[in-house]
Amino acid sequence: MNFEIITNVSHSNAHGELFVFENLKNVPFAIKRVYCIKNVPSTSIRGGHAHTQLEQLVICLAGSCKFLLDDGTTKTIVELYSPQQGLFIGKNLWRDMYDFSPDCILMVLASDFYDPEEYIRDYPTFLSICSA
Ligand code: T46
Repeated sequence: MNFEIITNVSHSNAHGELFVFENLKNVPFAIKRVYCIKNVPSTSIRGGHAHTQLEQLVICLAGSCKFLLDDGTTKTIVELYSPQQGLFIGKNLWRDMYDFSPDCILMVLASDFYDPEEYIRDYPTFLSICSA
């Protein structure tokens, strides 16, 4: 499945924690956009889509949440709970995000600018793309 947990981003010591994400180094694409998600009600489910071209790296700066990733054949649940790791989500992966803790803050690094036309929000269409 086209996802990866990026680790070894932490440079922490007695004076605090520092996390590094660098273009084309531990981030496997050139970053064009950064956005954040917070204040998500615990009962909310976000996502519900896939991207044909966009690649993203999700970092959970505070709190926790879960990602259900689906490549049309296999489903995997990834829990994010620390900025010590990033979740790389490649192309053609359906994602649902849920179980947000009240303090959850996600930072997302994206490989391209926002384009609502590039989203696949219809699950049967997603499955037909996967099987093509
Ligand atoms: C993804 C997951 C992890 C913008 O205007 N610009 C942006 O760059 C983004 C990301 C969103 N928006 C607007 C579009 C909607 O009116 O913000 C609103 C909420 O977006 P959306 O419902 O797509 O949010 P999520 O949390 O379901 O999905 C987001 C990203 O859109 C998506 O690419 O993979 O986070």
